[in-house]
Amino acid sequence: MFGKSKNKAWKQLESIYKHFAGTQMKDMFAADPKRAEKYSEQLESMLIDYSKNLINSEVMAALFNLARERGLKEKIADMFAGKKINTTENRAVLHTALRNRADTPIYVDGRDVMPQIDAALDKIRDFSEAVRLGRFTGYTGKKLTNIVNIGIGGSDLGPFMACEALRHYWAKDINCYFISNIDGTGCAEVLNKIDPETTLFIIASKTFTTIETLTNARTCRKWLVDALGEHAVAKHFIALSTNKEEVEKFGINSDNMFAFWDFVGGRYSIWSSIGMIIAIAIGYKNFERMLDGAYAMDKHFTETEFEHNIPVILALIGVWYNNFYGIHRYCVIPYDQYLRYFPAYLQQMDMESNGKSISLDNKYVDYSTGPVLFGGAGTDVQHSFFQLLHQGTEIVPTDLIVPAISHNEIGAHHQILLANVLAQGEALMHGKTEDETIAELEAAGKSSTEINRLKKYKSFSGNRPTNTIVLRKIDPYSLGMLIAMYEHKVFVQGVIWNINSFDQFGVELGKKMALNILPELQGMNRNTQHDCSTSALISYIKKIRK
Ligand code: G6Q
Repeated sequence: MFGKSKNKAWKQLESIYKHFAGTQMKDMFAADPKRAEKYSEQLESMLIDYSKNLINSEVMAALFNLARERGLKEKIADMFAGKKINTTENRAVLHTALRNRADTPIYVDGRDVMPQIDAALDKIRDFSEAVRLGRFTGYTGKKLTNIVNIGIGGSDLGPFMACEALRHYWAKDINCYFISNIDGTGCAEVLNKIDPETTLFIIASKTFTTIETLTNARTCRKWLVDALGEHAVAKHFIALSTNKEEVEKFGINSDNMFAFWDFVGGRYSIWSSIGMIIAIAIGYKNFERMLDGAYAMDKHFTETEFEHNIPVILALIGVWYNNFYGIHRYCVIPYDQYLRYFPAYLQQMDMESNGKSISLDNKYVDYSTGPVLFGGAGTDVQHSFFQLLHQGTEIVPTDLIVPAISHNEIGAHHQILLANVLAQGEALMHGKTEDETIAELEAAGKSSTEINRLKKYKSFSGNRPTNTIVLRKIDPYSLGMLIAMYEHKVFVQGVIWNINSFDQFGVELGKKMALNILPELQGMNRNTQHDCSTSALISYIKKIRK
């Protein structure tokens, strides 16, 4: 039984918060020149500087105690060992097995799952190479150079984000496209750009029942059949799924089906055959490097004591803000154009995993769980929502992610970008006092009336937390590490909050209700009861569409 009131470390943190709350980061920096060293961790070439947080050794020690009290070590071991920790769906959670680069067995229901994972990886390798080398061609013998992933949610966001992040590694003659939304615009815009003879459609759907994906897949199938005939389907469609029966019903034979398993959650499936488009775009060897990077993070996570364990530290600091400071927001800013979709990917990973209110003991929680996550690419977002981060009434803990070396070192671009990310962390932490503002305005020759009028507007409270994550370069290996770091961070927070991070029943209700409304929009008179707002909206839209 877990409730905040029952937990010793939780109480200890509440009492620390009472005397710690007003502490200023810049005072802690001034008092300890070694603060950055003390609160940084490095894993290979990845550096995590978490010193610009509202923490000290007392806070961190209590947070580590909380993790111990919550049995985190055992819970980590349970996940990696294939225990059915997804209790509401009675499933193991083994995305880590997909990148298990050690030759060790992992058992689910007494059966080693590694042979089937290895066989699936071999199949991805063979197929992706055959496409890249032009050995697997389209129906008319032409090389398949337009690769279209049709999927949504976990079957889209991961491959989409990773393909964009690793665009530098794409084969020169290959183009990747993504269709996810049920909005026909997604399909139309992609189909307008491509040639059926050179297009491979990948239908990515774990369940193969998702209405968006199947509707998009049928539209693309019709487009292809209209151009090349029914026989062409086998050469232009493959499926990534756990549902063989539905895949076959769609008309794709099992040779063109790439399996994965129910122990891989959608938002954690990038490492499985859902990563097919990544392997085709960047080559299987590079795809394997991504798995290697994730595995390096897995080893770090499972083998490192909490005090130096990157995902554990990041997770606990998040808990500190969420549950003790009462800050329920969190921002991720990659300073890299290739990583611009990373926040959207993380948003699903974090909010779908930890956006829960029922504990593992089947009770409403009496504390906050997952925060609202948003973000975008720096420096772009500095010119949009950063105003609120600097001077708004909301404190938003922020992760700043940046590669030390860019794939496109043109002139001073990357140095300017680096200067910006560092300046943002410093400015958010340090702020600018009214005295500093006055001195600046005086130096600029402003009158005392003008200075009095402007000094408050131009001052910054500072004391706003950031983590700075420096990678050497955005490559498959470092991307694998980065994704796995956040996966484990989310997992640790789920453990602290005593929730199941691996189901997602919250997405069901709206989907079901859409199925009720659809026939009404299509003109069938069904007597479904709605609230008066929904009924009026249905009538209005029907009237306009007439
Ligand atoms: C992720 C979710 C969800 C899922 C999509 C697509 O963890 O389960 O985003 O990935 O709903 O589902 P299918 O892959 O089954 O089409």
